[in-house]
Amino acid sequence: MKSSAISNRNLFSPSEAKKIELLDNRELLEFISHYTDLMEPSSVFIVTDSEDDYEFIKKKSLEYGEERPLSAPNHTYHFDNYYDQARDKENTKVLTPNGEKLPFINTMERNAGIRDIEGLMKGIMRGRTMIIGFFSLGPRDSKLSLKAVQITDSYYVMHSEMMLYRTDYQFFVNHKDAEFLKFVHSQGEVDDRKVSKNLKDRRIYFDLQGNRALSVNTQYAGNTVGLKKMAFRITIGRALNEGWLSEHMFLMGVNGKDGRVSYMTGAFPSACGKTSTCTVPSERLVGDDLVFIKEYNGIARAINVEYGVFGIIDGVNREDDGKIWDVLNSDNEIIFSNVLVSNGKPYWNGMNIPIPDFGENHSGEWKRGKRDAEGKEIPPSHKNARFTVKLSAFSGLDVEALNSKEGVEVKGMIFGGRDSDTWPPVCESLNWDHGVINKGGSIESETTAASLGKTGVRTFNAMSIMEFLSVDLGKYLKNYLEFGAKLNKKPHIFAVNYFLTENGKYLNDKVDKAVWLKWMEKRVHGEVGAILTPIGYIPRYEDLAPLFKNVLGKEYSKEQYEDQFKIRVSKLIEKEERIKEVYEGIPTTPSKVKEELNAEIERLRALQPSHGDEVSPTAL
Ligand code: SPV
Ligand code: MN
Repeated sequence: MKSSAISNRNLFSPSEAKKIELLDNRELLEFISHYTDLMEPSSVFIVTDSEDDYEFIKKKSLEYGEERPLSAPNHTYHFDNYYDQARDKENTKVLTPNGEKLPFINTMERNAGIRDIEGLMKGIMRGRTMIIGFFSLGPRDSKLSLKAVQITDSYYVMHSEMMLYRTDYQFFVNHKDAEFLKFVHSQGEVDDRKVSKNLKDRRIYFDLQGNRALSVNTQYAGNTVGLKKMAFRITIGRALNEGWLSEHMFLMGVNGKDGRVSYMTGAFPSACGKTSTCTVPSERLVGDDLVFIKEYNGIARAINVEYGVFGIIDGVNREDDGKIWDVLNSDNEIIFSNVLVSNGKPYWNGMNIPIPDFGENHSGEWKRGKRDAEGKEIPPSHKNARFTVKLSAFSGLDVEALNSKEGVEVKGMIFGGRDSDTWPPVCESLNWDHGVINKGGSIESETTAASLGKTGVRTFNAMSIMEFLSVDLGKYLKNYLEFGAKLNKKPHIFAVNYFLTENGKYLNDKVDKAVWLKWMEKRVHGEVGAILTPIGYIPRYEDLAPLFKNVLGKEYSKEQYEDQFKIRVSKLIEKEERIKEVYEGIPTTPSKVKEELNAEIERLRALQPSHGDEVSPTAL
């Protein structure tokens, strides 16, 4: 099919027609024709890999007011509608053929879903430009990567996407039969602040069968930037079918002895320390959110799918997150979203410098004490306010790993939740299956007072993937277990918990994670021993004390160690009973899951009569 076959040729100016001429990929041209016919834009802009196109997208985003400049060079800010500040769970649906139901997942019958969302998309781009971008999920020439095409009418969305991912128009020019994921987005009508207006018609639908995700009447990047959490739902499905792992994980290199670097992935629910772990100053950042892990010759190899960071800005300050702080105060290109802007400067909660009493934020003109329609006081910035930046802005970036075609060997996998009274700060699983089930598959995250009003409500969040899951959880776990069985060198699996408390106070400082990373790195290479407990291996005091000294220059007392690493027997049993109950409700759960959970509960119970309810690590 030649590009002359594309309908609506008149939408393409001569320069854009030239760009489309080079792409005679039937599936691609049909895809573009379908959505130009449906959404009726007044023109089309094709984003190639050129610097000019990049500058054009940036310029247009400012011209239309989707982004506005801050005083610092290269810094802009963007607002989403006050009620469009995060992923919209209610209106996010996985479209399934014949309306098949999946545990935990909001599903809808595929044809009905497509009719619904395409009905809302009819004519939605009238008077606007449709922007079409071509991307690579992962390094351009890596066999682990996938290709994708994004259609949107938001310059902010395309700009964000170009900061967060690698463009790859040239691949589509070179490969007429390129297979690709499809993303279609329209922000719908906007108000005079340029935020999406028709939130009641907000939809985020996933069509796994068609390798396609569609969203409309929203701007928040998690709902709109296709290659981020839209692609993720689709690649989770592909990974399951093809026997690899598509995960909600960071990728980092931990520096070890004699220049050794050990790569680790980490899965944490949102706001549980994921980005701040992979940006620990002493280590090497590769990526902070999404990885593909595939098996080659018995080894698990990972790539970071992304090229930038869309990070939570809330609570970022010089003391706790130095590396991120430096990025935010650099001249690198940054989009600040849903922060407070006052006198051309961005401000956010928890930045540990005084925040002005006036400005503009996600609610419009703001002054301290302002309340929203529900009577709730509006803080300076939204809890989910974000920064968007290219990875190249970070010091200590592992560029080689980021661009590696083969990916890097995964030595360790880290799972973390938000747990006030169960998991110790760090613990190594007994083996792969135990790690997949009792660590990754057992993550819980507690709600905090700030977000829901009710504290301590534990949300089950296996692999921190639950909000993105698009397949049956039982089958997903089965794939994980089978993936491990293929490996000759299995990554060590660890669980961490930064949120242990006693009498309402955290038992650890935020920076302590730097020590746990070093300990895990040593474990991977068998350089430190450990104490075997019913839940796995925990560190010995004599190994941690020198690490605290060397890494953080801190004294680490025996009392701190005891408080942090004591085995909280009945709390752990309660947790595992909760997890067991969840899996018992899923018919496809592999039998191994129940076995591993029961075995651990038994090990814990066996300890109680002789050791009591709180067991000191030194008693084991
Ligand atoms: C997360 O919340 O896990 C994010 C941001 O990475 S979002 O794009 O909303 O998923
Ligand atoms: Mn994420």
